[in-house]
Amino acid sequence: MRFNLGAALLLLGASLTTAQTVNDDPLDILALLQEQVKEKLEEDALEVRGLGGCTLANVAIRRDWDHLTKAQRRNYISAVKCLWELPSVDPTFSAAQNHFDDFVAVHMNQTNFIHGTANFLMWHRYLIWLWEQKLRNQCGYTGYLPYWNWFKYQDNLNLSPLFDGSDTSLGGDGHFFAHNGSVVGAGRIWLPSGAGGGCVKSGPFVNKTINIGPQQPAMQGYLPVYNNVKTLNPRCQRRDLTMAASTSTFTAANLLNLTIGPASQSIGHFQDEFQGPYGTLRLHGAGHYAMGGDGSDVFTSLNDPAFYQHHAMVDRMYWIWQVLHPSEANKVNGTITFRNNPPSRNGTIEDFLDVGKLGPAIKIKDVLSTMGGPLCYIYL
Ligand SMILES: *[C@@H]1O[C@H](CO)[C@@H](O)[C@H](O)[C@H]1NC(C)=O
Ligand SMILES: *[C@@H]1O[C@H](CO)[C@@H](O)[C@H](O)[C@H]1NC(C)=O
Ligand SMILES: *[C@@H]1O[C@H](CO)[C@@H](O)[C@H](O)[C@H]1NC(C)=O
Ligand SMILES: *[C@@H]1O[C@H](CO)[C@@H](O)[C@H](O)[C@H]1NC(C)=O
Ligand SMILES: *[C@@H]1O[C@H](CO)[C@@H](O)[C@H](O)[C@H]1NC(C)=O
Ligand SMILES: *[C@@H]1O[C@H](CO)[C@@H](O)[C@H](O)[C@H]1NC(C)=O
Ligand SMILES: [Cu+2]
Repeated sequence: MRFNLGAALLLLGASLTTAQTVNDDPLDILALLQEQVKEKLEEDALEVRGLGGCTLANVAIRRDWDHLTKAQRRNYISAVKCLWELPSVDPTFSAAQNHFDDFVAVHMNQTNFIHGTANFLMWHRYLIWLWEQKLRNQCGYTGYLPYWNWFKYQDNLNLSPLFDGSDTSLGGDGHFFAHNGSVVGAGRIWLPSGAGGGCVKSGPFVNKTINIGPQQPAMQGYLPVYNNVKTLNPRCQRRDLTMAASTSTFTAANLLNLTIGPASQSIGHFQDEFQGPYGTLRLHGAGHYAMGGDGSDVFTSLNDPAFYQHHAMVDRMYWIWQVLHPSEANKVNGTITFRNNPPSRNGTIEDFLDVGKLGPAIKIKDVLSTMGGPLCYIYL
């Protein structure tokens, strides 16, 4: 089975149905894609050398959370806790009480200009890289940003080392909170409730306070507060691990479509399919809605610390796609407003990625390669 699928994958652009009939375990497919990417990177080793001398010999490697040792997970967790202790760097966002909140605030303020836009993938790539750098440079983290492999444990996220509620997870499910599921996909899709919805019950962040939002949570019964980065709303972080989101969407068909199927043919198709055509649920959204609670809020999902592992996986998919589709890898597609509403100009690779006071505004073209410009990392 693996052999046949491997052959199918070699024919990049092979029809989706051909590949699908060979094997429908998305974890196997992902492993084969990763293998292909590794081979390509080795073949292209000379060309991928970045400005800063980034090579396959010195590149940082971002790993699956599950593959970190417990000591490495504790190191990551204590660094995240450290961000909560650092002061906010931007008084404009007066609701931000600490540096953890600064990330939430910057994202909230930019939401309509970084989703459904030309810069979606690059803006989030840059933001999570800055997060990784802060953890390393200011909070004693010695590893690199771990990602959440969506395709594992999707039937029961409670068993996942990321969400099992242990002291080496990013917290478990929320306390039970009676609610009527979540409404997603522009109001067209209803996801039934999980077993949580209230404050996260266990794990290292139980007593941490979040301060900003919610602004537009998908979870019903979780009422938004005023949409303003100046509105202080101290509270616990909420979660509702929602398997209806993960199992419906983290499928072989969606993975194949994005990486080698019809949706992989251009950056436009890729990013639009990734975020979901209007009224649909696709991989990017499914991670958010599988977290539920605060993680389900397009404006303030960064209140769930697992946001960064979710977006590392988004970035990993983008990276896999870029390596496999070099002729499209350096392009952007789309405008500078959310689904072009209100209508705006087309984005370009010369556009700046504005992250407020979290870091310098740099150009899209500087983050198109994870081994060029300031970036130097790959995924394993
Ligand atoms: C739950 O929400 C869905 C979607 O908004 C709605 O169709 C349904 O009637 C609601 N059910 C209850 C019991 O309120
Ligand atoms: C949360 O705070 C309570 C009360 O101070 C304490 O008993 C508990 O151990 C704390 N939990 C964590 C995970 O820090
Ligand atoms: C695959 O992606 C294409 C292009 O974005 C889209 O039209 C099609 O509906 C997708 N197929 C599936 C099975 O989701
Ligand atoms: C974006 O991609 C779509 C196809 O997905 C294409 O029709 C459109 O012309 C592209 N726009 C730009 C600005 O490249
Ligand atoms: C954006 O690009 C599309 C596709 O190339 C083009 O049709 C459209 O005119 C462009 N929009 C603007 C405002 O330049
Ligand atoms: C908030 O976003 C707007 C629009 O992108 C931007 O002009 C402004 O500088 C941002 N505010 C801060 C404090 O970053
Ligand atoms: Cu976002």
